[in-house]
Amino acid sequence: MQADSPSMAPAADRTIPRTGAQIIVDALCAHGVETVFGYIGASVLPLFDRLYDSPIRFVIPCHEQGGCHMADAYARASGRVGAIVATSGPGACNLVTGLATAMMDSIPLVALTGQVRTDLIGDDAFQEAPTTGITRAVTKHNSIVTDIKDLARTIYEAFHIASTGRPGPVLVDIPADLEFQKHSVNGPIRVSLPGYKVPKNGHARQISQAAEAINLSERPVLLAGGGVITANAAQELRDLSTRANLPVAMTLMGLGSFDQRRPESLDMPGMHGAPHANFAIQNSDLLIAVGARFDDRVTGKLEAFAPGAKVIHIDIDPSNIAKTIPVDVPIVGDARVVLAALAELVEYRARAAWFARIADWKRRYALDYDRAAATIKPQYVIEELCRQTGGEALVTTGVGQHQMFGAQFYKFAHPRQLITSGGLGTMGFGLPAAIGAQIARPDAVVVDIDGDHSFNMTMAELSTAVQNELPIKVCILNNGYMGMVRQWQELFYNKRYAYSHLRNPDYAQFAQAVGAVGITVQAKDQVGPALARMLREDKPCVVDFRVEAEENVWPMVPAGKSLDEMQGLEMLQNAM
Ligand SMILES: Cc1ncc(C[n+]2csc(CCOP(=O)(O)OP(=O)(O)O)c2C)c(N)n1
Ligand SMILES: [Mg+2]
Repeated sequence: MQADSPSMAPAADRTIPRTGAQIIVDALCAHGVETVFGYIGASVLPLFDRLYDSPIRFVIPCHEQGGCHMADAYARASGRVGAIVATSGPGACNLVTGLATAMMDSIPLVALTGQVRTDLIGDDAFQEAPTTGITRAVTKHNSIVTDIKDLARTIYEAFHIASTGRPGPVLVDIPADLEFQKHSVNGPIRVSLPGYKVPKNGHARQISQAAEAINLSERPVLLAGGGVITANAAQELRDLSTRANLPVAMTLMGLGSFDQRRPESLDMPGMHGAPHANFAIQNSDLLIAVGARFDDRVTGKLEAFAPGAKVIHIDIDPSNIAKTIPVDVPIVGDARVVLAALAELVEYRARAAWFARIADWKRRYALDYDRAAATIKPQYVIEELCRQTGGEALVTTGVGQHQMFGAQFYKFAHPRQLITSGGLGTMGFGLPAAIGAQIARPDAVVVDIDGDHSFNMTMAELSTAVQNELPIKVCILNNGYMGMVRQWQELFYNKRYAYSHLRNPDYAQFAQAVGAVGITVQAKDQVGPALARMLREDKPCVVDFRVEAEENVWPMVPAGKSLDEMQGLEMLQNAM
């Protein structure tokens, strides 16, 4: 296969010998890279020296993990490839969590790591780590370049592989001596990867089978995953839903692909999903999953998942199809192309009885909480944030209860509006993700809905936000606990809160110490004013909300139970 390759540099320049470091910078520029995240060290000094002279904006995190999450969120917010550079040994090792996070959520990243000189590799040289070995399983592809002649092409391939098909992180390991060597690149740089095929259209017969099943269905559910957002297919999703009259559920990664304010929205299903989404899936006769991979947090007990449903699965990655649940109509292709083709073939059906049942579930089990409580309920903070931002903020999260409260109570309308670690569930993602997202979208109101302990993991990056003058907002739902762990301990370990409680720093003082704005909120009536002030600030701003310590996320499908075995439903009914 031959891919269109961006031209590397003005033709006249290509024949002039250039150093490896310059070749790397040229390759980044040729791919339109405007921002690179990363951290310096001996093995990448020549590269940094060239980057210093380039038009590329360079953002230095406090820790390479943070930098990798920044590049990842930059990619999620912009739809472009994120770029991260790290030095050999400890720098490269610090990328692992960031790469795994991006891998699990199919995010296009190119990571360039320095390596010790080629003559030292294998000698346990200073700052040598077997980077390709360490990162093999957490990258879509990785390689080490050992010949300067291969350098430019390898980076071009990395961009191609990262951004096509099911996207993912690609790492290129570059020994320091190659950065000094000189080489002239003659002729265009072509990406030719014969074994790498990118499906696109989907099989016409399978598409017509799927349309037929949709037309016959009485109780369909369209389930949109992160792949819809990656494929920029939100418009096509909506068209299909409108034309065939289909209700739409969204996985955590799919939130934003369909406007939750529309009546056809079923919101998020799964372990902490909306009861109406779970009941709809369990009672459906047809499930049309698009760019969703049937994660166990979505399906619950597999054998009891959507028992009466025929399943259509649209995915660009054939290895996702029938991986966990049997599929009746598989369609391997680009979500945007396949959804558009399907929309041409479907017919409108009213399905009044089905929509009436859905409306009844929505009424009976609306997500709710104790609104009369004197304490600050985390759900209240999110609802108020959603109200004050008009539902238009770009939200990032850590991992835990606050992430689920955010997914449940903020109503998302646009793709790329929620940036969260869905697959790996990486605590510490929220703050660096907010930084990367704000750089990608300078005009957006970027809010990190964080947990106290998630924030603790990468809080040093607040000074990166200050350094780069980014007006990110951080709402810490500070319950003093690793709340999600505490919830499991409460429910399944007889309230033995083993090691899930720690004494936290004073976050407002910390924020002020690094040059950000810090606010502490201890009373319910201060939630609104504090959020209003946070939204007015043009400096990074951290608000420490001292929320109810032992609030739980309801409903909950306990691990191993089926989607309709939700705990906490009676609480939702009582709240009415
Ligand atoms: C890096 C990492 N380590 C451990 C976990 C396991 N874990 C999941 S949620 C959670 C607690 C999160 O606490 P906090 O950030 O305060 O959020 P809360 O649940 O209280 O809202 C833990 C420890 C994880 N997801 N990520
Ligand atoms: Mg907490």
